[in-house]
Amino acid sequence: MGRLRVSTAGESHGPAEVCIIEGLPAGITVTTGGIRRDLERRRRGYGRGGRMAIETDSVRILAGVRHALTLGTPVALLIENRDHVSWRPAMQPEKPDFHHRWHVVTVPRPGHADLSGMAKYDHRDARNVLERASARETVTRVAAGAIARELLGVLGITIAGRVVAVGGVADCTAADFLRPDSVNWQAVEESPVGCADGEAEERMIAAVDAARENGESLGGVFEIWAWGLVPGVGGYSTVEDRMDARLMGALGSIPAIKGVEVGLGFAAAGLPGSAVHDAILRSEDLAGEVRLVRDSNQAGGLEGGMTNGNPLILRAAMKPIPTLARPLPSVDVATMAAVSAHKERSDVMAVPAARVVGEAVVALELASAYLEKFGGDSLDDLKASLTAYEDRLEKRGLWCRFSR
Ligand code: EPS
Repeated sequence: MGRLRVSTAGESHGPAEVCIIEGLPAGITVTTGGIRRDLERRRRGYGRGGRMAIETDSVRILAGVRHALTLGTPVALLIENRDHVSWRPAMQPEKPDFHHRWHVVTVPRPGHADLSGMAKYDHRDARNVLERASARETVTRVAAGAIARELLGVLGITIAGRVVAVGGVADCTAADFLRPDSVNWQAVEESPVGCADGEAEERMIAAVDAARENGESLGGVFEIWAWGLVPGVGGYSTVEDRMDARLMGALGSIPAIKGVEVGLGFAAAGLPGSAVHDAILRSEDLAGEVRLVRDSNQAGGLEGGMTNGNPLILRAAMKPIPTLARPLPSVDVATMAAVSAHKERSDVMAVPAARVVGEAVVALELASAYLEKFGGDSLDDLKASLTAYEDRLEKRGLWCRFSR
């Protein structure tokens, strides 16, 4: 991450999750109500476990905001873990009294960080690993992402995510990558699985019910769109400039993500070049003004490490949740006896929540790249610099505001 730096801390059943966001300009509207919308969307979703009924995910703004506007100084956010009260003394930061007892986790769960984390830090209790490795951490990134989304909104950029597959059941509706309105985003928001295809939604829900019944878990695929972007954000000069790498890395940093695609993605590898690349076409309006257009967006809005002005289309594959009600074989590392893996309460499927996290990390990465390119310590400075750039692109016929 470049100009925006986000640091998070917190154990899943510890007192709270916290984050500090550095690099935001002054003048962005920030309210707890605005952040709450995305936190609520992350908390919901068919397939979540009992934990989400305990947490309210209320955010406290601790620093960097005055009278609902950022000050240009670091912003600090805190989200309490309400479940912490049930986890004292096992998770209290203070030394527990000698008579307190809790279960020490010595049987690592396959697919989780448990085993490698125990090896790395020489921990004897996998709880020292799994509490931080938990996807609970994503609550803070969604809160930070809500601020980045607000900033991008002022610049005319919209970010939306949808679930396109759960447990092998795929959304079969066609979407035009050049036209964000080809997706029914309202249906996505109203769907318990975040999917616009009603028929697929029913089968996804049935698949989650069957998985829960069988002590199983499911994964899936979500897609993130961002539109209203100008061309030329990111770069091709250095590894750090390349937006493909930055966005793939951002999505890959979400727990359980095992694959990321841009635009046509893996399908492009099996097609000839002429069927993959988006031709650059000439368009002349009635006044004789010539500008460049595309009639496809298989590149998913990125060419040569930069945005090209078309909608950004990213897809991420989430593996099934590794905590299983019917656990896989493992080994008790205290005794080296073969046993079944440790069981914890967990979600059965969390792809709808992961898509909200996906929106947040993409928003943070895009906001950072815009701030790097257009600079500014205040939102007005940033807007003025972006407007001058847009004017220049339009004058040369390379891009048009209307094409957003
Ligand atoms: C998680 C296990 C579950 C999830 C949790 C991630 O929590 P618990 O062990 O308390 O039941 O609900 O997700 C969240 C708490 C959250 O806020 O998303 C895991 O092991 O990663």
